[in-house]
Amino acid sequence: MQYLQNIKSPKDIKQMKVPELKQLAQEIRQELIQVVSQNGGHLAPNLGVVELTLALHMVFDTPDDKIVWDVGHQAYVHKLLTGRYEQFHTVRTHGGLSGFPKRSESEHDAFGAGHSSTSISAAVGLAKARDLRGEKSNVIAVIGDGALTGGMPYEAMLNAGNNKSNLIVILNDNEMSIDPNVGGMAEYLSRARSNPSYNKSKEEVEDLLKKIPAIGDKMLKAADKLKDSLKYMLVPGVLFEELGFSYYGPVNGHDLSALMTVLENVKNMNSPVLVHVVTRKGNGYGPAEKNPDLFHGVGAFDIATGQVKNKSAVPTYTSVFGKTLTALGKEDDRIVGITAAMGKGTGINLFQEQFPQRTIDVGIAEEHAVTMAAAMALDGYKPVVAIYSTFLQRAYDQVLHDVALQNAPVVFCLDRAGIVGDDGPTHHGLFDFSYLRHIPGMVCMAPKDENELRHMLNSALKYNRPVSLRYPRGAGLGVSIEEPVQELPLGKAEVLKQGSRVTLLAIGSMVEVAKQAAEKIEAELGFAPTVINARFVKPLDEETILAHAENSELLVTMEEHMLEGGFGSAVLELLNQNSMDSRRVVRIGIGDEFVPHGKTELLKQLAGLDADSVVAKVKEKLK
Ligand SMILES: Cc1ncc(C[n+]2csc(CCOP(=O)(O)OP(=O)(O)O)c2C)c(N)n1
Repeated sequence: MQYLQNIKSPKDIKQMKVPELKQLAQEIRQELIQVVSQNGGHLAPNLGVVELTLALHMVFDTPDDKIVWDVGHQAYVHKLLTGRYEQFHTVRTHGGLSGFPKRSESEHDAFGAGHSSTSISAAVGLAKARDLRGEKSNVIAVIGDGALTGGMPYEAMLNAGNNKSNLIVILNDNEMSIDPNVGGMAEYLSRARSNPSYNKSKEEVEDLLKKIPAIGDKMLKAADKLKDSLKYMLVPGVLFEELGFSYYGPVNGHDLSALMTVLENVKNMNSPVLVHVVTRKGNGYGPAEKNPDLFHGVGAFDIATGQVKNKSAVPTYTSVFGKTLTALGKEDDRIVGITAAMGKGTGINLFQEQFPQRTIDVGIAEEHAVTMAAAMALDGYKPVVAIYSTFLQRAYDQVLHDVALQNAPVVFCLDRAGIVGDDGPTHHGLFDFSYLRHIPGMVCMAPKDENELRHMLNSALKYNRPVSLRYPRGAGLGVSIEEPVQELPLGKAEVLKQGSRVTLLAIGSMVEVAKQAAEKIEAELGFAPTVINARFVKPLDEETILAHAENSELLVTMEEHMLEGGFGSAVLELLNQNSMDSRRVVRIGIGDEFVPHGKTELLKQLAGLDADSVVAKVKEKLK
């Protein structure tokens, strides 16, 4: 490394010439590949923005100018250029750098992210604050074509268009979301990219059109119409122009000189502009160029071959979900699979292979996915909406107002529920019981293992009401799969082991921990506690829970979820409604703070969700 290690702040690149910057770009790619091959992370998105990030830091001066990264998974290069090279090897490890922009990490991180499509809104906010203070600086949002399938960017553009102050949107168009991008905007951008006249600005085209001679009044009107339609054909980004943004591009996102020229042109402009930059996801590393979806967010891999390491032989919850849905789809052609840009991530892709007509990828548009599902359900279909727990957060009102209020039988499959590990607080799925269980009519359940997930999915489709079903990230427990798939009685818990003195009442992933804790308690304390798989947070199995509360010295609720508003809270409410003493209840779950990033096992241990911590808690309380 000749240059990278000496860059302590963006100032250190300002004097560099293009050939040196090109060398630096190579070093950055080397570092990205090296570190992500060890730690895992978002490799392909970052390889695609090396030149773009260099050009941004050449032309703009952070932290006075603000760069807002959408999703933020592509901010590694920005981290390397803003004084974090020496810590970069710690990215995504516990106590190390975050995989996303974080205000507490650097003054150059203007706004945190992790969820998609927020950057233009945040940039508008920063620009408004700047204007109110009467300051001058540049605010730049960098947003991908995938993120532009969400609704928020349009809300923000409609709000900001035609403003008379500086706002720069960089559209990083690589034709990919995680999977190939979908929808009308993707098609529109593709036309803009392929337009041969792309260097003409709207003004140039209008000048050109003015030269078309007009003959007579009627002809004049016709000519005006013709001009309008010609304008649409000649200006690639006219849609953005109509929203009040000046459009520049498309620009080759790997041509440093071209990028710097266009950024210099738009710098300090006192009106909203959009620069359309065309990049290649994975650029500069063969395996990532070939498989940009695999290398979007990848685990540790072998650099020479691009082979991912440590793949578990046990099937993931995701794949069991996808296979089960496909099998159920064969029996019932009313079943529809819906994903918000996470076909592979959720396993909906397996259903899609069999039933392309009955699969809908809406793009990163969770709100739309949910309302659309509500309507399909009310019109006789059985929509299964597979969305990560963390991403359903933004569709809360749609779940309440469009699904539940109309009692639409939509099944929500919440993958990545619980602690997800290295992606950290933006991605942990720790809130779904709280944001769903207070909604009237909603069923909330969680399986103890991948076999029970199948039964729950089958049951959910039969309950004929809104149902949410949550399961963890990664491999299942490796249990055997029972055939045929069963229907579980609604709101019935499963008593796994009848014991004495203490009842471990667990939901989802914590059932396995309860079993381990029970063995340890028996070995260490000489009595066998009762172990119950709650299955349902709503409706609760009131009878079973009240009976065990009555007969136990301690009732320990266990959930991989926030304590506030979660499963244990539901149990406390139940006891209270029945005038029972709640002092015997011990709740195990996550306390009132955001869980950081790190290895899942470690984070669980730190949060007291492992068997040893449970045993310690029981011992302490029994005293
Ligand atoms: C609300 C929300 N839904 C889903 C995701 C998962 N996700 C992360 S990045 C991504 C694709 C983003 O594509 P794009 O904006 O084009 O960026 P690229 O990775 O192609 O650079 C998706 C779907 C998310 N982060 N937030």
